[in-house]
Amino acid sequence: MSQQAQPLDVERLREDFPILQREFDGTQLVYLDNAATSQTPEPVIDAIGDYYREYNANVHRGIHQLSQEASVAYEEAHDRVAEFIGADGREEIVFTKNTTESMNLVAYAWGLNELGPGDEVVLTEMEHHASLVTWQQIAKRTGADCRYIPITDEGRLDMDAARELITDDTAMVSAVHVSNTLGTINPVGELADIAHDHGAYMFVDAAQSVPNRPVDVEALGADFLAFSGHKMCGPTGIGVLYGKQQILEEMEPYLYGGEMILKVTFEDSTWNELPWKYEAGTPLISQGIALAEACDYLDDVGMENVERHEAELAEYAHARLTEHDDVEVYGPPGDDRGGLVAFNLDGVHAHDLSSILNDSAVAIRAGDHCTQPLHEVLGATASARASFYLYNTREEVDRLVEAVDDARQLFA
Ligand code: 7TS
Repeated sequence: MSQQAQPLDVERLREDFPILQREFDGTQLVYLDNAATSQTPEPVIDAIGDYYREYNANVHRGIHQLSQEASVAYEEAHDRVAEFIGADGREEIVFTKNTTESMNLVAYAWGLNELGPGDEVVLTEMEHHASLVTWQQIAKRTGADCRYIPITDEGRLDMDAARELITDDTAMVSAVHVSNTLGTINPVGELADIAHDHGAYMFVDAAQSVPNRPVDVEALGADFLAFSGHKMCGPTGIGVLYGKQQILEEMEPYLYGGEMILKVTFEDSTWNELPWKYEAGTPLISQGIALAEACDYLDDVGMENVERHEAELAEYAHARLTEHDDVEVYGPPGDDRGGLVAFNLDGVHAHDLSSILNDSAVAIRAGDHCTQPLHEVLGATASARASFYLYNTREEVDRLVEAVDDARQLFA
């Protein structure tokens, strides 16, 4: 964690998020479901409104003024996102619908063409379904195999096993950076080094890291990296695929149609330059522009500060929840995790717990968090999960803990 991290002025920041003022039956909302989706600050909401009020037009096709304004803003949004994650430029930033689509893009455009019998895709036991199901199904179609790096009892990756599993047969290593269930921060840079030693590509699922900590694609050694706008103060309907320029140049397109072509005849077509080669049809214009605004917002707050704030809340929540030994918290110790805590209360199903918390206006997620195989490893069918963001407070963690106490008493 960076030495320069500053405490956040959370009360000030909360004013930017109108939804946080909502009350249910006179009780103020405590929103702790940020790993599912984050709330949206006024400047991002305004960016969407301004676009539709002032310069809504299709991009890259009109000579008229509105289309030119929209095109410039849309293109510059790619530059802004590139800067946010330390990419070389807009050529390496493809706008997609979400993390899931970014993964499918690579799995279809690269995997279907490049994988075959004898090839292996190495994943981790803590992958989100977005990556696990995608690679599993592409492997089935190509005759490749998926291998899974196991987790230790503490919920970390077993790196000795990783070094054995990644071999010259490995074509792709795809790992989640921060687990959305365990909160584990995985050594993806180390995995990338091992992958590269064996001539494999490294795909980083950064859905839970780019919103919550400084991420630099070059420092991580990622060949591909994916994340979603809606988890980082941006709108829904926008995701990002980062890809190294040379690899994106070599890969086949994923979707065909308008926008992504250079020249078309009845016989054949050639492809537009990067990143437009991967953005077929009318793209995510307002969403992309608003995502760039979200990057500005987060950089103003400071990603080191966001990281530290979340880590403190997670440590506090971990400590308070485990004051009672009928609570099992999954994942590594409280001071070494991303900003979320998944847990179970003895004898209470996570869905019931979540419903009781909802009665106190505390919003958490309950279920398998799209990590069913991981829950099987954990020996649980479901868990409750509180996930924090820059606008959450220790008092809100206290509200969570009080509501868990209510559930404990109700089911005692
Ligand atoms: N990867 C990880 C690690 C995630 O946490 C999620 C979403 C995704 C991929 C998929 O992102 P999407 O934007 O394409 O849906 N995770 C969660 C979650 O934990 N609760 O709701 C969504």
